[in-house]
Amino acid sequence: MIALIFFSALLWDKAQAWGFKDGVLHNSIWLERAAGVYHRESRSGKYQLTYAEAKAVCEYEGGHLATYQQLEAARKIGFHVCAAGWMAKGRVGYPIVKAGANCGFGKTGIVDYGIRLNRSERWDAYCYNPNGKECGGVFTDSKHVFKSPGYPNEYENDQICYWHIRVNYGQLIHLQFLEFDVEDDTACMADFLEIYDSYDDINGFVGRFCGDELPDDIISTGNVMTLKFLTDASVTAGGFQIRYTTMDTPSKSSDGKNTTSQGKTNFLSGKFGIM
Ligand SMILES: *[C@@H]1O[C@H](CO)[C@@H](O)[C@H](O)[C@H]1NC(C)=O
Ligand SMILES: *[C@@H]1O[C@H](CO)[C@@H](O)[C@H](O)[C@H]1NC(C)=O
Ligand SMILES: [Ca+2]
Repeated sequence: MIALIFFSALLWDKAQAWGFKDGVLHNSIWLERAAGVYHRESRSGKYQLTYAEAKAVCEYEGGHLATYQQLEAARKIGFHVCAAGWMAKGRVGYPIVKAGANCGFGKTGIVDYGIRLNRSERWDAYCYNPNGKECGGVFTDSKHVFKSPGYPNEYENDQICYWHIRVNYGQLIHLQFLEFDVEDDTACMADFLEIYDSYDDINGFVGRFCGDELPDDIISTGNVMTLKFLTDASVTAGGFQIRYTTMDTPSKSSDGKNTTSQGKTNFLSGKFGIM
């Protein structure tokens, strides 16, 4: 039964921006963050949120739409996003740090589209939440160790973190679990770490993990991966540390591992092996 529910959630790829579907939380995609400001894009892609939806996305996570001043404060410490999003009071704009021909009309500063009279227009969202746990991130370096929020302390309740890894085109990502302790339950419905062999949490599902057994290493099939960590309202645990390194495409490697069926293998070796 649980497996069936889970499967239907997987097939639910015409996703709305955020919310619960069959008991599984689907969130908009976390992108960049600075000074308490972060950019969110709808799960269904760029420029899909109305003003009301953008507001709801931020408030759902305990924050609110960023003001122009908050976005500017973040921009001053390097927050650069090439996508227009809703701000407080129905304003739309985006923060540009480096002038570029393709973004921001060659200027730096907040590119300001002003206060929109039509709140049904669809843009991304800029949220502000100074109390939000530093959680998730975008990594482009060739190796990195990342940890559950607060590690080595226990993670907290009600967390949603996304880590996006994007390495050079032509390289693969090798994930290695160094420590792993996430509230255990039979179907990993309470707290879990999900791994996707893609740059979102819709495509390329690899596995969902909980408990205190170290998952096997995972090797991507391309140069991007997404990890999603979700915790519910009670019971925490030690959390995790995960290292990734990059490797060349398998044709060059001689370790004998065939990664072409990686996704499937790990799906079966994950907690949903019972399927
Ligand atoms: C408001 O924007 C939406 C989405 O772009 C559009 O469909 C609608 O026609 C606009 N309404 C008005 C009154 O311009
Ligand atoms: C990997 O396995 C697939 C299917 O079993 C096979 O078609 C492919 O040639 C294998 N690749 C390598 C590099 O061994
Ligand atoms: Ca929990």
